[in-house]
Amino acid sequence: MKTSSELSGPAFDLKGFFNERHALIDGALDRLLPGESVDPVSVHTAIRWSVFAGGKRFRPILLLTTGEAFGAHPEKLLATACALEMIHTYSLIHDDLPSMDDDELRRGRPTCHIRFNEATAILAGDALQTLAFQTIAEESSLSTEKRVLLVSELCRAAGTPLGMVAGQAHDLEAESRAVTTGELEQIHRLKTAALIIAAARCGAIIAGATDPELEAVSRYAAQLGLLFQITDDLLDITATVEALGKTPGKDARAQKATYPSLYGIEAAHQRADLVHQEACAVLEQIDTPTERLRAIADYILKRDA
Ligand code: GRG
Repeated sequence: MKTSSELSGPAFDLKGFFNERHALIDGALDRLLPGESVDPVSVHTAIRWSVFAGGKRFRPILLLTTGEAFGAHPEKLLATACALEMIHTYSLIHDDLPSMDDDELRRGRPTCHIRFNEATAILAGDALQTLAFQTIAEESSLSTEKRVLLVSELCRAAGTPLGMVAGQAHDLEAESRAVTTGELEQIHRLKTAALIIAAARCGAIIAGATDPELEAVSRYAAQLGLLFQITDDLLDITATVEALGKTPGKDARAQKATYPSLYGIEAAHQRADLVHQEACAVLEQIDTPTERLRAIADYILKRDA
């Protein structure tokens, strides 16, 4: 049952909650990642350069929020949340490489290959990915069975044929030709939404959610992932380099298919509103306090970075 404060209580302070969880995640990442003085110094310095460059920590915060909604203590969720951020950061480092998106700015700083060099950036990404799975495999507060489930979940979401690597491959291949709205949605389902769905599911799995609950969480997070991508496309047009911490306008310059380029800006906003409503409608079907998950959907709809 939803609590009475869920139904009628004061508005939830999402910013305060985000800041608190952000600090918790950064503290844990600092403990989990090798120090800069550990050999090979170049790789560990590059890892920390990219991880602590000031990302929003959206995926690990979503994992914590979903897990807590189903009754798990943050301490039990933290290692997996950090693993997810490691995978996300590896994907950003590799996405920025000259052979992929060829970007010079990320999270308000020179990208990893610009600050160090290409080989170091590739190795930093590779190492972040293996550190992520090592972190989960060695998390002693979780049962062996749960650790295996979580590793499987993240491998599917980050890999191929139904995860982020597949989405990135489809995206690169689509750069040289016209893309339908259906294809665009499929690319983003894999490239962006898969990891966001995994974040919510991993939190729910750690908390011991039932299969129907997991299914509802997946539907909510699938809409959230789509919403995240639509707002990302819109921000590429409307936001400043200072707000984004990366170069805006790249999609248009690369003549990339995006929600605004295929639907138009106004229709992309309408699509975002609809997807947001669908995410919130799923939450109504979940019989546990979901106020914070709703606040996250509101934040993604209105975000300016
Ligand atoms: C290299 C296998 C591989 C995949 C790359 C992450 C990615 C896939 C591409 C980045 C391109 C992009 C803009 C994707 C859209 C959604 C996205 C991942 C945005 C960046 O995530 P944020 O906004 O970044 O959460 P911060 O820095 O806040 O963590």
